[in-house]
Amino acid sequence: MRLVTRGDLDGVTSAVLITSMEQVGSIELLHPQDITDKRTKITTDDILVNLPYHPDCGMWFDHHELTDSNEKPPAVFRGKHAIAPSAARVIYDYYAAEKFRKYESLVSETDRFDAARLTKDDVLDPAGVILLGYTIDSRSGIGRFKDYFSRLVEWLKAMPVEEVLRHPEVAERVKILRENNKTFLQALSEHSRLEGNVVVTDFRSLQKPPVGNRFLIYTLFPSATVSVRLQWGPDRRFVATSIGHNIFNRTSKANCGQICGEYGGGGHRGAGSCPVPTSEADGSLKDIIRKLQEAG
Ligand SMILES: [Mn+2]
Repeated sequence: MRLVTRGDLDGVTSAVLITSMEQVGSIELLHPQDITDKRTKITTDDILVNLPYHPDCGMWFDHHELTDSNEKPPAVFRGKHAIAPSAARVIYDYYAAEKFRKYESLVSETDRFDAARLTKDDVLDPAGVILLGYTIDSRSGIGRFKDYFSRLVEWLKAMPVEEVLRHPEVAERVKILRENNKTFLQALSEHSRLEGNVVVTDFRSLQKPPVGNRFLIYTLFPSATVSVRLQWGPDRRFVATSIGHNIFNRTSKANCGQICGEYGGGGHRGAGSCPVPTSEADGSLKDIIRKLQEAG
């Protein structure tokens, strides 16, 4: 069968588990929007993981809330859907296999990473599975994903995570991550301001916005409950706006995904993003910040 999943740590750990239980011939990495837009052909030969339900798939595992923009699964299907910290956890529970024992900590760390249940150390000085997770995070801006993804799956099945981290390809990514985060932290402190409970980072004055750990902002502004980051989209046609809850101070009542949905974007309660058209940016950004302030 073909395993179809997202190119992130949850996808990797899910693939480690699934390939231990099913005959998987190939892996395909997709974005959830590819399923929503029916851009990719899915067949009964496909095991869909960590992605919205597709009626043509052979098996389906997911841990996200069902949304109106995607097809609802029938009452009976092969696989499992549950609200859980990670898709890997849903798979772990579904098979309840004895041979999953050795992946117990891989799965529980994947839970923490995917649900952003992280400590300050996990952000400032990550180690183990959490560190590995950042090396396969598309937001880290490292790229070259597909082959790296498949290699991680093989390595995690063959050796402990500490040994995986020592592999030259992984170590190189870790080095880039650390350099990026240093530059990113500096840029964050130069381009962020606090507006009540909202920390606003405006990278629009930068030619090329820096990439780095999206949680670093909360180590700089611990009193903020929500963050907003602004940077130019392609050709400055829109302002790419991302908002998220402070993972160390989860008191905001704002539904980030819903707010972003009002501006043509989406997400979930804790984080979302939207492309605000440049001509409307001033008004829309003010509205977004006001909504976030009202939500505390
Ligand atoms: Mn996930």
